[in-house]
Amino acid sequence: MTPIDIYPEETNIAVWGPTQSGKDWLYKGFAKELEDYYSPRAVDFDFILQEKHGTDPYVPVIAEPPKDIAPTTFGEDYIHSFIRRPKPGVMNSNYSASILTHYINFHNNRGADLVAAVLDRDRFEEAYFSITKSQYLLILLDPLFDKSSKEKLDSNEIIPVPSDDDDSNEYPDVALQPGIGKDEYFKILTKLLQTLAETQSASRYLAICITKTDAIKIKNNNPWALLERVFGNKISRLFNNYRTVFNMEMFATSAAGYTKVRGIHQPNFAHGRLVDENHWDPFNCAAPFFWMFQNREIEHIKRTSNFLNKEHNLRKYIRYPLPRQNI
Ligand SMILES: Nc1nc2c(ncn2[C@@H]2O[C@H](COP(=O)(O)OP(=O)(O)OP(=O)(O)O)[C@@H](O)[C@H]2O)c(=O)[nH]1
Ligand SMILES: [Mg+2]
Repeated sequence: MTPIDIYPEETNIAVWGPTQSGKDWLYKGFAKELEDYYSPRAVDFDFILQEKHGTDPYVPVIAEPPKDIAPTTFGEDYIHSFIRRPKPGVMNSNYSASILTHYINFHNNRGADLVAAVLDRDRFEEAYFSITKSQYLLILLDPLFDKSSKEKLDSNEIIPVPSDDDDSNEYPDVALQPGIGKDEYFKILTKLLQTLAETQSASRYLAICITKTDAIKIKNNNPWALLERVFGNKISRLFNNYRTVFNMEMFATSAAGYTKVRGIHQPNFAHGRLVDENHWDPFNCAAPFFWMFQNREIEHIKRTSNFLNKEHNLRKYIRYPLPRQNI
């Protein structure tokens, strides 16, 4: 059966996050979680992510474990399609409103450019446009800001070393720094949210993702409460103030995920890499994408229904899975 092509136009999804905040890992985690967690467990649907190169047809994304991923050096677009399709044999009329293909243009960029673009839009125009022109934006917050650079080096994490031929001395310090502090986050996020509000054309969707949650001791099933605990109430209030301006949701994610050691869940991450690649189970990396797709689909139903059938169509709509709860 062919999914309904109701969105021939691309969904522009951009990601914003400081240097080394986990942008590449999160996107890889999204593909893996669809393939290994959601598709086998979901009773009704398969979730399929496909990629396209040039004029070739779409092919399924192979969810490779993140290994030796170099810091991103330039802006890149991933042309993908995402399909939610009923599993064979479970078709009935209720599913038709919920079968969809989304064509995605996912804009990834170097953290340094994304931070610098907030401070100086003219010099970092490309990154500026990718974040302001995308109706859907993931904003990544790295909770490991209090880890000293020494600890990071000891744990073998890859620190981006500017090469001789780049123009890194034009970047403000905060842009190149992995693990920026709370105060710097507050300043940058204030500017980012202001900029997004000023350049808003259609309603914007912001998925705020606290990344690397495997590495923090605090556990909380409410990501808004987690934000306040980890980033403090200034940042939490800042986001709360914008809840009436944007469609906004908070997610606690871990691209590394957890693995069981002698029956106990442990972070599947040490010394800059996955501990057990064979049991790589990213946690809630799909959730922000599900939230975006669901909102887009509900908006579509509202737009295309009339006064008489709107309620009925919305009732028939089958929602995406909710975020997973803490380990
Ligand atoms: N503990 C833990 N560490 C993570 C996780 N995701 C990423 N990391 C670490 O963070 C590093 C940076 O991740 P990337 O995804 O490359 O970060 P980025 O935001 O794309 O960085 P730039 O391209 O430099 O802007 C990785 O090399 C890992 O060491 C996670 O879920 N848990
Ligand atoms: Mg990157």
